[in-house]
Amino acid sequence: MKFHTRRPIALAAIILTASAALTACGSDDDGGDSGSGGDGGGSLSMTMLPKNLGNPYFDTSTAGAQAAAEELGAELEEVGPETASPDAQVSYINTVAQQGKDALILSANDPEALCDAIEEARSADVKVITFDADTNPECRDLFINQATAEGIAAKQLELISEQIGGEGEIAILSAAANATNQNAWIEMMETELADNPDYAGLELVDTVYGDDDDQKSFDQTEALLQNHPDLKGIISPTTVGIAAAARYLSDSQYKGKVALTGLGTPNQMREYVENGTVESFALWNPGDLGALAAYAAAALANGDISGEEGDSFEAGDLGEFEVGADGVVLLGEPFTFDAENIGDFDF
Ligand code: RAM
Repeated sequence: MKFHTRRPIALAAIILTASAALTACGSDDDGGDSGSGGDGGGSLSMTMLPKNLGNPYFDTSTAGAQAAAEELGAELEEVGPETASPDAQVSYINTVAQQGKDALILSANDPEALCDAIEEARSADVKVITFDADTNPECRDLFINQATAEGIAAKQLELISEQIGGEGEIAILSAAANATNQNAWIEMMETELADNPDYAGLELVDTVYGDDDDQKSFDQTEALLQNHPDLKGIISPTTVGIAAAARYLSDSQYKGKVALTGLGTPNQMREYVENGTVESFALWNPGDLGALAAYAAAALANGDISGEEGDSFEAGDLGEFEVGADGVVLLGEPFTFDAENIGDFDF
C-alpha cells in the first residue's frame, strides 16, 4: 500500500489552485497563460480539470500530478469551476482544445454531457485521460480508476454494518446526482444490500445529494436526520459530504448515536475520529491517483503507449501499471482509516 505523505507538495497545490482559480475567473477567453503550450516540440503540456476547485481531495490529486509532471519535465496547470457541474466544465475543455495542449486529465461531472467537447479536444490531438470519475469509455483515451467499484461499495457497507451492529435504517449522502463515480458505487451498494445475506438487517431508506458543496451537504444531513427519526447510520461516499455530515453530527444530539462512514480524507476527518463522531472511513491516496494519471497522460502523449489493453508504462515510485479492459488503469484497493492509524497520514 503506497500511502506517501506529501506535505511540501500540498502547499504547492494550494498556491497552484489559488492561481488557477484566479485564471478561471475570466474564463471564456482561450487562456494564453499556459506557458509554452502547444505541441510544437519541447516539454509536454497538460491540463488538470477536477470536478470543482476548493476541494482538498482534488488539491491533493493535483499536487500528486504536479510532482509527477516535475519528475517528467512536463508542464501541468490546474483549471476548474467553482461548482461541480458538467456545464461548468465544458468551457475549460474547449480552451484546452484551442490551446492544443498535449493532454487533458479530468474528473468528469457527467458521463455523457462532456463527450462532444472532449471529442473536439481529441480531434485537436489532445490525449484525454479521466481519473476519479469517468465519462463513457468511448469518449476518452484512458480512465485512471482509484479502486474497483465493487471494492469501494463493499468496504463502505462492511464499515457501516460493523458500526451499527448489522441492524437498522441507513441513508446515503452523495455528491452530485449525475456523478459517475458515486453513482457506480451506490448502484453496487444497492445490489449488495439486496443480495448479500450479511446485510439482511440493513435498510436503505434514502439517498440524498449534497453536490460536493459543503453547506448543501450539511443541510442535507440535518434533513436526513429529521426525516428519518430511526436512522442508525449514514454512508457518505464523497470527501465533501462526509466532512460536512461529521461536522453536523459532532455538534448535535446524534453524536455517537448515528454512525457515519464513507470516503474521506484523513486531514478533514481527523478531528471527528478523535472526538468520537466517526469510528472509521475509507479512501485511497488521491495524490497517488493524480500522479498515476499524469504518468499515464505523458505515456500516451509521448506515444510510449497507445492505450490498448495490455499496454504497460512506468509511473515513477508507484511502479509499473498495465492498461486493462475498456482503457482502465487501476490504482489499488481502498484503505480504512480509524483512530489507530489516522495519525500516520497527512493529506
Ligand atoms: C469527492 C469527489 C470525488 C470523490 C471523492 C471520494 O472529493 O466527489 O470525485 O472521488 O469525494
